[in-house]
Amino acid sequence: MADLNLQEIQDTLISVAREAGRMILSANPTDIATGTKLNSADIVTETDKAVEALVSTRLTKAYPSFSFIGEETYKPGMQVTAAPTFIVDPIDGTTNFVHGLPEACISLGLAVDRVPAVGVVYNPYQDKLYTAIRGRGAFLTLGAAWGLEAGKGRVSKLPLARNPAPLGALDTCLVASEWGNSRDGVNYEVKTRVFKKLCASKETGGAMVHSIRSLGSAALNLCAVAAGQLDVYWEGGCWAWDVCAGWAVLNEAGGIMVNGNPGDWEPKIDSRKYLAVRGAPSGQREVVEEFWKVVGDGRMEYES
Ligand code: LIP
Repeated sequence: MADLNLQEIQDTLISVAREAGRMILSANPTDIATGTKLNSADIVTETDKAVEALVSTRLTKAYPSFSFIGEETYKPGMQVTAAPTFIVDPIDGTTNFVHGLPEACISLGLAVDRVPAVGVVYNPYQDKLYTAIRGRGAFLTLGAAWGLEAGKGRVSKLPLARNPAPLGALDTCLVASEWGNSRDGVNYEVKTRVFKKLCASKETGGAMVHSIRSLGSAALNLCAVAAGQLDVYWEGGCWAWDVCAGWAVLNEAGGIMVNGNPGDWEPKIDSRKYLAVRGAPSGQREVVEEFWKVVGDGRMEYES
């Protein structure tokens, strides 16, 4: 990785993300062609495809030797190799986009040796730009939507808290997860069982978490964990393009990513089963082990 100019790559990704953000904002979800993939909850729009075409064109022109994996051009069997690979989701939060809920983003990641190295996550509705380069920190840039002078965004290092609090037990945590689009079979059973146990009272054997939130976007969930606004994010079934960029931001904000199934502290980027924990001076391992006990023996299984 030493011979890669990661700063230049990040600058390129930011430029592409902002251009794509303008495309997303200019689309009127009620006027665009919308289809489905796996089922009625797995939505894709012409804007998803148009944004990915823009991203692919810009990035393959700028970095022709890099590999590219995008949600809308992915073919089963495509593997993340050790080569520098752009792993991108043109609109992460498509369901929110279709419904006009302003919680969606473009997620542009670069993986090197199958590890997130650069992450750019941009929510154009809120003009929130999350960025990270491996070894150089993670940042949130707020733009004009926050009443800031155009072109003079406010940059904050992540996590936002100057001195993040230690992580306590799960009953002190705000947890993010998603229903995803697989709504039957063993994976749905595991998810609904875990959701119930996370929220149930201690007296009934539950973890009594503060609550569960679903932003509708893996990338935005990961960035909220990186910011320290969520403590934990757990999901099975999302893909490498959903998590690559947010994972880079999480790592650089002191967070950790382990497998959503118990026992694996170093999941592969295309594991499709993830558990993210915010940066903290202590308590990360304990929260992971407590969460894995909640998951128990039921295992989520997704083909990558
Ligand atoms: C979404 C993910 C989310 C998952 C949804 C969907 P999309 O990505 O970010 O974590 O629960 O099913 O896959 O489809 O909006 O790019």
